[in-house]
Amino acid sequence: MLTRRSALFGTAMAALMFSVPAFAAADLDLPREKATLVAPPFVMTHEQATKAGPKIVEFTLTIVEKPVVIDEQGTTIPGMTFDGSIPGPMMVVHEGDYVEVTLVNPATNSMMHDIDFHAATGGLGGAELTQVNPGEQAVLRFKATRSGVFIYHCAPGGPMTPVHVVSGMSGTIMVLPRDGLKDQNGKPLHYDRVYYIGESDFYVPRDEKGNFKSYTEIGESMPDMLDVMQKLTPSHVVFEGKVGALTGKSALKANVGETVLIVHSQANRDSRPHLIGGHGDYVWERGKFANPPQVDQETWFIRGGSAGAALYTFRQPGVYAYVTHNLIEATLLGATAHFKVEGKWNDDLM
Ligand SMILES: [Cu+2]
Repeated sequence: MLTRRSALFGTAMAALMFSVPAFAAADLDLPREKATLVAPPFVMTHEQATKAGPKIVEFTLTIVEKPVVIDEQGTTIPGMTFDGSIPGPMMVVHEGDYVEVTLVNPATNSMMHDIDFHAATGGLGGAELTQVNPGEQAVLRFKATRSGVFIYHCAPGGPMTPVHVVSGMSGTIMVLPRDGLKDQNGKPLHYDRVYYIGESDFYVPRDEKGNFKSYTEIGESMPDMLDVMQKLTPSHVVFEGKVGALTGKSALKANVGETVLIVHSQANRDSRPHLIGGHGDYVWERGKFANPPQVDQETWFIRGGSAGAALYTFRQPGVYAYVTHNLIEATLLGATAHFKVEGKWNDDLM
């Protein structure tokens, strides 16, 4: 279901132009809740399980086109983002809830955008229904019928779809089972913390000397960037939009004994997360919670165009690197995060 309001044409004209069924707030007699999104690696406040019935959860995603620095040398891309972060914020609902998203494309932007939800059922995941030019906004509502972590991304069509995705426009929605996560025997699982790690591949053109070129305008970078993209060899593979975004002072935190849910998304390319010195106690490699998790995992696989989830209880203090175990990508291209874990050392384990 959809409504659209256009700053360009005014509401009356928009109603004529887009003759979609009237969007009556009363058509679903369900409670409504406004979600407050937060920038990754953090995740909006949510309940891990609920006894309440389904509701309509309202989200607003604002598209922000802005220059984004993606490495420590200051290489700048003309970023396109949901809510200003790469990846976009993680949305959380429960299975059976209705997701109602207002997608805002401010008049200050220059491009048309939309959103394709892999969690949604219906043509193009809502992308066609949410096409918004600068100065427009659209409201899309879909029912979250399957549990799991799912990608959302911009999909304006043709080569613009990968251009927008590799410029930053993807994120994840987590649809939790109403009674929460469960192990392979159906026993409830809980987490003390949840982190959302969004992996991106960037394709930055180089100058005659081999140095990365910086751009602020997408129109300016696109022809060169398409050349790099066609070689399928990214210049950067990073977490949270930048080399080093989750290392050093920005390392993810946890304590010994805490259970951490790590959600990992990759909208465009395959990845192989590995926690150096730890494991995946429970891993939903394909990210879909109706399937039993695999236990005691070493390295798991995130297919391009999907998100996966891993649950791990830290047992030892220290700094744990979380990498894609293509070690070239982890060390030379940027795909490394750190978990800084505090607590008491266990001599028995090491
Ligand atoms: Cu877009």
